[in-house]
Parts: sequence; structure tokens; C-alpha cells
Amino acid sequence: MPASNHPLRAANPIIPGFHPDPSICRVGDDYYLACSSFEYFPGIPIFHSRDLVHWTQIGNVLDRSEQLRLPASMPSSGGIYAPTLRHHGGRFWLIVTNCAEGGGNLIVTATDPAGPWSDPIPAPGVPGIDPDLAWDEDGTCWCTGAGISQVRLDPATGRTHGSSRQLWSGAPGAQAPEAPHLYRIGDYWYLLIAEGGTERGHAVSIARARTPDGPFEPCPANPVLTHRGTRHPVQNTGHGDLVQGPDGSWWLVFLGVRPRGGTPGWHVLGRETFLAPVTWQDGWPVVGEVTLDLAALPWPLDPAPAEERRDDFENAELRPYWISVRDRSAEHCTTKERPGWLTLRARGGSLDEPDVVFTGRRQQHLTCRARTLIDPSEGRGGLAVRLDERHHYAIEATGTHVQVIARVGDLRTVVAEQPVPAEPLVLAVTVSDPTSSRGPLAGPDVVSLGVEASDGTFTSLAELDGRYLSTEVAGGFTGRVLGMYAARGAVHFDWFDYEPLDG
Ligand code: 6LW
Repeated sequence: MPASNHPLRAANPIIPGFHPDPSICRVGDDYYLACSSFEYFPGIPIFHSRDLVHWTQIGNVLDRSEQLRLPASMPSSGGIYAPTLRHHGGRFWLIVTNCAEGGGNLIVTATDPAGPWSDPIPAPGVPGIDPDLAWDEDGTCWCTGAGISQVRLDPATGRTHGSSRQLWSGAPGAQAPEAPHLYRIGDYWYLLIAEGGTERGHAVSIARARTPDGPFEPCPANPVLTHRGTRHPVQNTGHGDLVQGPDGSWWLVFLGVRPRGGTPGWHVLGRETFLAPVTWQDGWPVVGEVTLDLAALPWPLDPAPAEERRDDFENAELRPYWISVRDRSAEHCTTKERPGWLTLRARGGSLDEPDVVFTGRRQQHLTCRARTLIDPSEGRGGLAVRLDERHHYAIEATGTHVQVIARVGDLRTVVAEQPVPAEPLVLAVTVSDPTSSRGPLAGPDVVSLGVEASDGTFTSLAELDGRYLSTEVAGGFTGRVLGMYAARGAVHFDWFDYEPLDG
């Protein structure tokens, strides 16, 4: 194992921040994992690991505008839902639903999961969302989707054969049977699904059959994973995918959230990717305890990848964790105009508009700090904590002033304003624990927005309750993204720092 100064920590979530609907695939000693991305471009972050614990983002599957068009007419939390990533016949296959108008189910392939991925192959005969791919011994490809329904598919052409059939609908009366994954394990075909909706009632259930098309027998112990009605710090657990660890043991990757504060509890980072051990009893999987510290793993861990705190925009290509709202054309987002700076050019839309020019990275820690050096001399823009068009806080530089803007649903207000010298300045956002307990009325966190002097002193202009930038308030499927935006003209950013403050 390579030497490293990084501690061999094994923490859950294994991929923190808004990284929901994980699909995992093992090829030899390597693991790859892909997630949903909704209204953000590029789409579908893809990660690599060799120990199931430390993950490095190696790219985005849909990173060319020819592969992914997300129109301004598409609401936030529309777009790219729930991929399935598989390896078959020497290639990687990914099937996914684009919920934008004119989207539908599509397939992309690659020989290297870091890319390039092919142009999308439309699969119009595949109904619904959450499609899965599984090949049987004869090479027939079975595509199973939410509902739970199934159709035979030629993934190379996207053509389906025959009509789709319903296989199972989970527990009687349960809402939203979805997120199926079908596997041959030993003598059975296992159909793993999510049910109960992706909120507090979320769960994972399983059924098995002798053939990939059923009939399926539900596990008597269903749901095999749920935290509904518990005090567990990880809630909404569901939407899983099974994988074998390096030692042959079984594991489940799944999504969960970390609500905080009083009642009903607010989660602000979106749905994150977690890992739990799986054992087998009588031919059924038993999901072990979900812990925030995966201390005792039965194989050696690789060193944790170094966390990048500062991006100084010296590279021509943006790093893979940067995401933009709906599209990212060079005309509106470039490092080439002023080398060493990121230039964002407004399209006319403010953060309240679907065509806002915004580039950010996911908030991945419960407490953290983000800072950026902005030159607003040719426009107006700033640093924002974004959940969607209707839910965000921002500190905006106008050239003569800085303003803190809060948008919560139908309300938009300038919370604070202060004159500043007409020169580049450091804008900062700190997300911290609430300072005083308000019991059942406590929020999940406090978002402070302000400016930093050249000696590093932070002046907070506003301290805002974080609950209004949570999924429980805003709705939807995403989580907070911290980033830079342009509201008018061209705005230049010299660097962006993201610093975890947890622990
Ligand atoms: C996804 C569905 C779900 O398609 O939420 O958690 C939807 N499960 O399976 C969006 O992520």
C-alpha cells in the first residue's frame, strides 16, 4: 500500500453531500459508482475506489452538451434521475432517465469509466424511471424499472422486445416501488427495490426467483433496510445496490440523509451515499447496522485521497466536482478569458431565474467555510448557497457595495448592505452549528455571509437560519451547492476555497 500522511479513516457517508441514488459496479479490484445529478451540468458524477470507502471522482458521464441538454423550462430537481452502472462484455454500460422534456431513458457506454462516454442511445420502449440492466447466461438483457416492470432490451440499439410486464410492487400498499436492481447470486435471481418514497418512510426490500423474469417471492423479513420511526442519525435510507467487497463479503451502497435540529428535522446536504455490511441467512440478505464510523472493515484501506481545499483556476478544464445550473457553455463560464481566473458571464438571469450562470460544488460537510476572491469591476455577482431558484442565500458584490440576499419561497429580501472599496474582495460563507439550543424549534445550522479583510478577519453581515435551505422546506431531490454566480456582465473569480469544519 502506498505510504501516506492521511489517516485511514473510514467514515460514512462514503460519498458525502448531494450524491443520491448510488449505483455501483466492481471490475476486478476496482469499484465504480455513479449518482443522479438532476438540473446540474455536467451530469452523473462517477467515482473510483479500491476499498469501497475512499472514493475519487474521476469524471462525469454526461459532460458534453451533445449528450445532455437541460432546458430552462425544466424545473429544478428535473433532469437526470437514478443511473444504473454495469460492466458487461468488456464495456461499461449506464442506463438513466432524463426527466427533461424530450429526454426519456437513454444508454451510454464506455471502455474507460473516466470517459469519454458515448453519445446517448435512446431507449423509448423502456417505461418509467430508474431503469436497471442485467444480462442472463444466454446474453439476454433484462431492463427492469420503477413500478416494478420489466422488458427485454438490446442495449446496443435501445430497442425493446415485447411489451413490459409488471414483476412486483413491493409491500402491499407501499408507495413508490422503484429503484430496482436485478442480480444473479448463487441459484437465485434477486430483485432489490426501494419503496415507501424517498422521505422518512424510505426502505429497501428484496424478492427472489429462479429466472430473471420471475415469478418473484418476497423476502419474509422485508424491508431489509429502513430507519423509519427510529432515532438513528441517518434517515430516509433506501435506493440501494449490492456489491461484494475485496474479501468476497457483501455490502450495500444506499442513500440516506442526516437531519438535524428540532422537529421535524431538516437535512441540508441532500441525499448522501452510505455503505452497510450484508450477511446472508437462508438465501436472503441481512443488512447490518448503519454506522457513521466504519471502523472494523475486513480489508486494508487505501489512503484517503487528499481533499482539495483551493481551486485557483490555473487549469484550462474545470475539475470534475464543479457543476453548473442546466448548462455550461464556454461563452458563460471559462478559465480562458483571464488565465488563472474563472470568468462567469451573466445571461441576464439572477439566482432566482432558471438560466442563472452559476458554478459551484456540493456542500459535503455539516459545517464548513467557502470563500472566493471576486473581481466585480465588469459586472455584478457573488457567492451563493443554492438549493434551487426559490431557495438560496447569497453575498453579492455590486462594484460599490456588498449585499446579502435571502430568497425563501415567494419572499426575496436584501438582508444587509455595506459599501466596499472598488477592488477585488474576498466573499465568505460559513456554515456552523446553531449556537443556542431552541429545543424543538432549533434549526439545523447557521449560515453566515460576509467579507474577509486582507488580514483574514471575517466580518459577518448576516447570520441566517439554515432550515430554509433544506429539503424539508424547499422540496425536491437535491442538496446545497456552494458556488459563484454572475447576475450582470462579466464577473471574475481568482480562487475558491472549500474548507470542512466538522470534527
Ligand atoms: C429516483 C427514485 C428516488 O428516481 O428518487 O430515492 C428519485 N429514490 O428512485 C430521484 O432521485
